[in-house]
Amino acid sequence: MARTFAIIKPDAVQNGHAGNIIAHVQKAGFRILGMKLTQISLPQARKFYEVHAERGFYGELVEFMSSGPSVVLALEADNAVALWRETIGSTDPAEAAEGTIRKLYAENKGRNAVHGSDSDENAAIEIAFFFSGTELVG
Ligand code: IDP
Ligand code: MG
Repeated sequence: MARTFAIIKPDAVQNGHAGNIIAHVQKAGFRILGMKLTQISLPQARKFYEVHAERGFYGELVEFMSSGPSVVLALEADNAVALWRETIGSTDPAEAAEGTIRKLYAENKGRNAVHGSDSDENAAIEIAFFFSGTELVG
């Protein structure tokens, strides 16, 4: 079993899509190991998206990610990283496949409803960034 890390981003929480997105998580076959509602701070968002610091959209991205509550999730499944990326679809909802979460719920490439880790290594780092060991079920 592998793990991935997901965020239901502020646009999706604000638009009332959190419940539907959690239903997609479960329908895709993930076991939820940890889940909480949290407003990501600006420093946390800057750190979390550090890899994109030189990109033109970085300022907009970290402002957006700290603009309202998010739901953060630690998920478990076989091939969790790839399965979740497949479930959410392409970064830009205009390019996302039918039935994917971003196709259904994203507003645009920036306000795109959900996050998904891009590797097992980053999944572990991202889960540890938001959850202490005791906040995850066994
Ligand atoms: P990902 O979330 O699909 O892994 P990344 O390229 O890692 O996509 O980008 C991280 C996040 O930065 C995206 O989910 C999106 O919110 C934002 N982002 C990426 N590219 C753009 C862009 O061209 N304009 C605005 N925001 C962007
Ligand atoms: Mg990414």
